Amino acid sequence: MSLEAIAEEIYRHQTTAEELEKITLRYDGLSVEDAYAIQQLVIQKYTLNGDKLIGWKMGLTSKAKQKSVGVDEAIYGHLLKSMELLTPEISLEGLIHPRIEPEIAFVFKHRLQGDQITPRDVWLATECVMPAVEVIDSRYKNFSFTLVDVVADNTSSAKFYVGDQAFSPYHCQWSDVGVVMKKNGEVVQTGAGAAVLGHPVRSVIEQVHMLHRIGKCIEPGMLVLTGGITEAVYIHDGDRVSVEFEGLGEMSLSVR
Ligand code: 0L1
Ligand code: MG
Repeated sequence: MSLEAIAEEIYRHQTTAEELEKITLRYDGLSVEDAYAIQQLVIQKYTLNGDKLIGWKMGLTSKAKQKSVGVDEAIYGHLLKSMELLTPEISLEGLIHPRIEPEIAFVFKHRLQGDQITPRDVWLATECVMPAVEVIDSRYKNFSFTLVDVVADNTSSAKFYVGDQAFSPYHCQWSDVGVVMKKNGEVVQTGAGAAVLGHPVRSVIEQVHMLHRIGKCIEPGMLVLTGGITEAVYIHDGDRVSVEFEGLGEMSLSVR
């Protein structure tokens, strides 16, 4: 089976919201590099159909998340224009078994590229930092996968929403920002920015270094989701999710 044929299959399941059997159960010998090549081929299908790459996302950036899915390294995916929610409402249409997680997003004003990036480089290239949430939705049955499966599936990316208020990169110590996520009024997750590789700036650095290996970079105007601050929580029709980012305000989303 060619990588192109696997990409075609994943694209079909992403766009029809039908569950998929893990590709690693059906195709032998796929490497992580193959998985990123499949991810790239899937994304090309979206962009050929008029979608646009608007940024990148890091996934599995916390030990807790790595442990919960049995994968022990951070991964990255593509963010497309069609994934961005313009209002704080999550429609379940087109999703299989979505989960939500709080994130810190960086928005860039300068290109960031290379394999020797420092925090200083990131701050100089950053326009603003914004609270965000990501809705992930693995296309695999039971939200179960290996590293190769999840990378090929664009790291479970589905939707994301970025808050109204942008903050200066120097507004606060981003690793200290506490987060409380509630579902239908009950606290379901708590965490702090430090869960993301010790500091979200580290996630941006890792993102740039990983992109450098494939000759890509963060372009001006792009957004990076740095990774879940807490475990992701399943959402269902009628749920109301609120996320309080300490000192930055609250985001409230409805599911329908
Ligand atoms: O954004 C993420 O951290 C998700 C990465 C993929 C693993 C998952 O689906 O939980
Ligand atoms: Mg995420």
